Amino acid sequence: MPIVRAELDELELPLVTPFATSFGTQRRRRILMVRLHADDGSLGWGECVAASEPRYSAETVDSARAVIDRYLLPVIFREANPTPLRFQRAVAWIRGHLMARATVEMALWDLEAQRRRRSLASLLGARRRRIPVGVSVGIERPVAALVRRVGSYLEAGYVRVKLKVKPGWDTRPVAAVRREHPDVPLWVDANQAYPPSSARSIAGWVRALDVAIIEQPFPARALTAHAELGRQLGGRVALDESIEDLTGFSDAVACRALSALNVKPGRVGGLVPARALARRCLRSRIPAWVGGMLETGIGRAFNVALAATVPFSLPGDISASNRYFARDLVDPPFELRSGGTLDVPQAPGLGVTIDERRYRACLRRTIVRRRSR
Ligand code: OSB
Ligand code: MG
Repeated sequence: MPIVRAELDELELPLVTPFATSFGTQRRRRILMVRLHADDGSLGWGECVAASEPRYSAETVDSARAVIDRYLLPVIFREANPTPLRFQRAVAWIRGHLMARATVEMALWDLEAQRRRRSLASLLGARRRRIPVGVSVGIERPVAALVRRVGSYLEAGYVRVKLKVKPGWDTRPVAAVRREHPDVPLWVDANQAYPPSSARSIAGWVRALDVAIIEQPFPARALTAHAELGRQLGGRVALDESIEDLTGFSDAVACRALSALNVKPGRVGGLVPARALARRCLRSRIPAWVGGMLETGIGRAFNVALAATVPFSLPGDISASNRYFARDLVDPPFELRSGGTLDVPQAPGLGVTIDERRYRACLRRTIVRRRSR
């Protein structure tokens, strides 16, 4: 099934509450969406996780759009029968731009699942029909407001909490949440904010406050620092930004820099590499979970399908639609079920229905490209 037309849409959605991390605050999401039209009339969706500014990583909405337009779409248009695997092979020469690559790859997964009349989850080999999920909680002052926010999420049913931390925002807020919720599985994520020299002090409060996982405390390349912290804590150190491919994963395992992995399809270039990493985690007995990047229901559907596959043993950073948006792009939205779970869509393809009116209301600009024949 050749792809005959592609749209690069840019959307804007306000977040229900600002999301602050060590690298900045997001109040709204600017989102690049790719829509691939096959010649049989079917349509595949891909959501890019790059943000407006290069804070989490180097990629942005604008860099991803340029790379997709200039390098990735031509590959797609050239193929008589593009599949996720063929696409990955055809773009293997491109350095970096993994979020851009993942966007197009995922749209091809959507098409592939539709063509086979199977849900994406089942195509990926999923076994679960619902997945346990946690919630990632941004920096929010004062501490009392953060504690209330966490309380409302726990009341809603999330099974674990991940607090964003940074130097100057760690012991006080984490201790306050721990005091209020003595038994909740508590993780923290620093998004690279600490200098490697702070391993000892971090180990102190992580132990004292019974923090189960500390994610990416040090800069992405600082594998040795993560290994040192892991040694002091007897594990508990998870990586996110540090790991972009299998080679990086192997090196990190070899130097004992990680004891758990946040797997984000966007960060690693798509579902093919994400699944490969997850399988390696399973073989290396490294617990893994599916991360998130404040996706809409469209990007979320890919994360949910991936999280339903066997290698993932930890609850994902995949919350219900209403944790992010007053109105999602999909209808029905993702809702939190009992036991802190989300249902895995079972319909063919992505398994979600796009709310066309809502989509149009959020749409800011479109670029259309056609296959030349
Ligand atoms: O580091 O995991 C992260 C959101 C944006 C950028 C980076 C991260 C996050 C999250 C949110 O933690 C997870 C979610 O989508 O709920
Ligand atoms: Mg993270």
